[in-house]
Amino acid sequence: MNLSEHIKFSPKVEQAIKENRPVIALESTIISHGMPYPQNVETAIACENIAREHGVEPATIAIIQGKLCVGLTEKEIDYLGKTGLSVTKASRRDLPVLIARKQDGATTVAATMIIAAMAGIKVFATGGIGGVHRGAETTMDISADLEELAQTPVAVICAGAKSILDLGLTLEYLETKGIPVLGYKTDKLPAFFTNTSEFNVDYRMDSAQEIADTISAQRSLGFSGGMLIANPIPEEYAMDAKVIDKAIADAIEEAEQKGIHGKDTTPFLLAKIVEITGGNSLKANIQLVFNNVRLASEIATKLQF
Ligand code: PSU
Ligand code: MN
Repeated sequence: MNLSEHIKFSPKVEQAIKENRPVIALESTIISHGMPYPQNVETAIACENIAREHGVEPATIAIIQGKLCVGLTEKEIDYLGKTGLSVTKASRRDLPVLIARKQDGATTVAATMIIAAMAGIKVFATGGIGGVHRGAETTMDISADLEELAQTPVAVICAGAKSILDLGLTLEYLETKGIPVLGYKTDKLPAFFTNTSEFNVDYRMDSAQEIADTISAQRSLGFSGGMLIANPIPEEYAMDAKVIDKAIADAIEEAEQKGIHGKDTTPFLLAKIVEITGGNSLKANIQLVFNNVRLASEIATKLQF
């Protein structure tokens, strides 16, 4: 089989691409493994609506019966949300197996970038990316998302990285791999639930146009990698740093005690943090994703095709 036989566009995304209208990618592990049901499905649908309000076609990406789907139906989104952790969390290594077995997979940032690039989509909004985990010097737990940013030409808009990760080491890794880290209206790397951290981004940019110009420049150089755009959670939705830091520390301790590792680590920590904060972290998470979809839509609109 060749590549085009593996990809399935939704009619709306196909039409938008044909008409040269802006399209942004959205991931699906955030639906199945990143949030509880039904908020996961409500958030995914709301994200699509926000993009459309900006005149941008959303392409939520997942693998359904072995097809790399670019654009999902509401039924498919609902299925991924309801099935939750029982859907395969699909990163780069999982794609060949899921295709061969004609199975379903919810795509991580890495896998979503791969499929977006195949579809010609340059901008992708998510919540948080995977990175270098705390303690990676012994566990070697470094997300495949970072390696993907190094090799796949898609700009990812996120709210920085959660402190379940080692933010300093994550930035070092991104620097080594030549991935620009841009802060939207900020000099500091936001820490997902909070809008700042002790770490600096590479460049502060105050307009979507400047970010779009930077993406265009990267593409015109023919570089293979992507870009990370860190968009701080709006102040009114940001969490208290002490509260969230304690929740994260407790979640990490429990994960260690239970021997959680590999691809289960991030979903376990995310769910634990929601539980410990009594759902407050989920509210913040939803709002920061909306905020990222808004910025991604503005950037996609301003990109020169
Ligand atoms: N971080 C979040 N929410 C998420 C994820 C990360 O705040 O939903 C998901 C994304 O799909 C990301 C994946 O690509 O987890 C990273 O998993 P791992 O750390 O196992 O690479
Ligand atoms: Mn990992």
